[in-house]
This record gives sequence, C-alpha cells and structure tokens, in this order.
Amino acid sequence: MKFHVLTLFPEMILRGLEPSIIGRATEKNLISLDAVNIRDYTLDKHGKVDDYPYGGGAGMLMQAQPVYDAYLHVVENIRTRQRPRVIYVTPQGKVFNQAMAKEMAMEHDLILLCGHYEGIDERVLEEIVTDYVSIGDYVLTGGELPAM
Ligand code: 4HQ
Repeated sequence: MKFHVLTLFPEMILRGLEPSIIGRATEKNLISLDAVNIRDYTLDKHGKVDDYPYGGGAGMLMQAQPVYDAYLHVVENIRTRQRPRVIYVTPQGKVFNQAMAKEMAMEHDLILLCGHYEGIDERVLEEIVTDYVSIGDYVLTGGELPAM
C-alpha cells in the first residue's frame, strides 16, 4: 500500500511518522509513504499558495492550481487505475472509523490531501476528491495531524 500525502509541510508527515510503527513498516517495505510539497507546484514567482476566495467570502483559501498539479504529479507516477482514491481531511467530512480504515486499506494507492487556512478552493476539491473524512468534531489548524 502506498500513501501519498499532498501537504505544505511534508516534514511534519515524514518526521512525525518516522519513529512510530508506521516508520518501521516503511523500512520493512510493508507500506510506502511519500509526502509531496504542494508549494513546489505553485506558478507564483513568490511561492504563494493562498488566495482570496473565488466569488468572495472571509479568510484565505489554498489555490486550486498548485493542489491540482501536485495531484497530477502523483497520478502520473502510480501504476494503479487512472482514478485513485483521494481523501480530503476536513471537519465537514464523515467521521473516521475502523470500518473505513479496513475499506481504505484495500487500495493500492491512497492520496491524502491536507488543507490550511480556511480550506482549499472548492473547484479543485470537486475535481479530485473522492472521500471527505473528519477525525472528530473540532477545528485544527491544518490537515497534517488528521492525515497522519
Ligand atoms: N482541519 N478532521 C481545517 C480539521 C480536520 C478534522 C483540517 C482543519 C483541514 C483546512 N480535518 N483544515 N477535525 O479540523 O479532519
């Protein structure tokens, strides 16, 4: 099983899981874990990844373009079916449970998408996300901890 995490903080994912049993599982090649830095895909010359909401609204959103291009990079480099499962972690999602864990564990590749700010531009979520998953009814500052 290969986990691909789209994030602005890849070191949180990699270093956060390294000492745990997940790290040992990657060392033994039982699973693989890669963290893709969304910022590497921005076309903005200053490396900006946030933007004002399309159509107005409060706060900032993550831009669609770098998220979409990071996603395409993953899809182009996996050999499974064309449409991998993409989990967006959000407090608006279905609360995660063991039955969902068992079902997702059957996938060959799983993409986890981590948002920041007030979330991610809906237009890219509509295009790529297959599952909206929450780890509980509270609001965190980013999706990395739920993805981990
Ligand atoms: N967030 N379960 C807001 C969560 C969360 C949760 C992740 C905060 C996404 C944009 N995710 N960002 N609870 O609170 O999954």
